[in-house]
Amino acid sequence: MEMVSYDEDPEFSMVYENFSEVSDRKAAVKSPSAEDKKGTAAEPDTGVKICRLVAVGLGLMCIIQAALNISLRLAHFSLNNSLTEERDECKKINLGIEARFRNLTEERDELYRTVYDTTVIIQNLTKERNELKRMLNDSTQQVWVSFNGSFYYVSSTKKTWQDSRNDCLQRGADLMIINSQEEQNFARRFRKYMWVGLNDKQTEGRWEWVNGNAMTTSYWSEGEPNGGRRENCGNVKNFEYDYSWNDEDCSTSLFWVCEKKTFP
Ligand code: 2F8
Ligand code: CA
Repeated sequence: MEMVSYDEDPEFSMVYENFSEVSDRKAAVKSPSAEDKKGTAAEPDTGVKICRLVAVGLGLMCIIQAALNISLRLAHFSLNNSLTEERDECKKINLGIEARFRNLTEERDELYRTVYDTTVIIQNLTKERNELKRMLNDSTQQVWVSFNGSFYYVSSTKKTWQDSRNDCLQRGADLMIINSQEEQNFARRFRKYMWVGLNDKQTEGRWEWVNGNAMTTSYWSEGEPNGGRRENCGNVKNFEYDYSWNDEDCSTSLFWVCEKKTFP
């Protein structure tokens, strides 16, 4: 470059100087001198920069890790609290269920007792009803038949000789006393194996009627009486025959026939 001196004009001189500085800097960039090279070694080089970047990155990662840890711990704490609350709520519900279960068990046991009591009551009432039915049946079937100045009633159930007699007495009558062939034939017409008012309970072999009279005329079946001390009560057994009487154990349950005098 041609060097022109403008020393006479200070304005131009300044331009020149400035231009000269620019030119010098360009020259310094284009070809660094040895001193320049020394100055560059004091600046951080690329490796250092990378190291710094890595350090900053690691720092950031540590911060992120710490933040994650804290948030995880907070989440864990919150979840733990929530689970504890749920557990306590479940415990309360369970206590309620247990109490309800106890109540239901007691109610069930009480119902069992009631059912048992009711069953017993029903059984007793059923027995009473059957007894009443039987009594009603007896009373409606109380047909008294008139014959030769007496009324006769034949039972539809069976009793021992003594219970049979008691039944007749309750009806204002007594077991039948057979005094004649006609009355014997009349008794046979009931066609029932039944107690009559005859016994030898007091003295073996001495047969008497329930009115205390000794038996004078008898209608024993063939071979009877044969029971000795075991058979002390008399009945009409073989009603198909004229001679139909039998002696038998007084505790045997048989039908019976009551007699009530029309005009006692
Ligand atoms: O009728 C004959 C005979 O029949 C039974 O004995 C097998 C009677 N005894 C009883 O029923 C318990 C007898 O009294 C009776 O003589
Ligand atoms: Ca006999």
